[in-house]
Amino acid sequence: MKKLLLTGFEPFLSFTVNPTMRIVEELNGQHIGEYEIYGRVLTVDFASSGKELLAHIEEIDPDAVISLGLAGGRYKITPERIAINVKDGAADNEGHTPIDESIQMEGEPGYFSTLPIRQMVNKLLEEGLPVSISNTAGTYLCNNVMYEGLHYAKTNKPDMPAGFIHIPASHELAIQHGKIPSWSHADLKKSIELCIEVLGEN
Ligand code: PCA
Repeated sequence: MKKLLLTGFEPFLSFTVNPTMRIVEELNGQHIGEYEIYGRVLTVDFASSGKELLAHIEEIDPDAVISLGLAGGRYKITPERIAINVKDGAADNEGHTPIDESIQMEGEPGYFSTLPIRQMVNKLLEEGLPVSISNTAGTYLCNNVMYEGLHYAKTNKPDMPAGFIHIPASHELAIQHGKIPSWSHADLKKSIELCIEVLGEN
């Protein structure tokens, strides 16, 4: 059986719940398609989240990596197309606010996702779940982790598909937050399970 590292994030900024955490915790240890899932939660910290991801890759030696993040305000599942070599944004959970910084001094300007994002979109649409490819993962922690995973793969493990999927708020978060659209946890989780199935088929 192949190994899939599935990461989520802790809560951050005004988002008191991160729906990726529950998905990752519930799928940890499950078998989906040809993958055994290794679920791990990352901190929202520019100084450590990339290192945490790489430590999990080195420890688990996965065949593929999917990282998940909350995009509060988006109303669809959005597999990301590209990560860029930029750190810039609001304060992380440790109060860091990088401005126009590179993630990797020697890295490429950007890396395309190596996940089958078009097939993922097609599958979710077939199942009646709103989804589209996103052309920007932003410049906050999600982009940071996506970039670090793809940079590592390019440098050390070119056969390991890696990439990132942003998800909308769960109803639980939307009730606490008050101003963002939301999905049920069941539909969010099902969408990620379907994406993992598609990865196994491609
Ligand atoms: N979403 C943020 C960081 C953590 C998360 O779940 C982002 O989109 O960058």
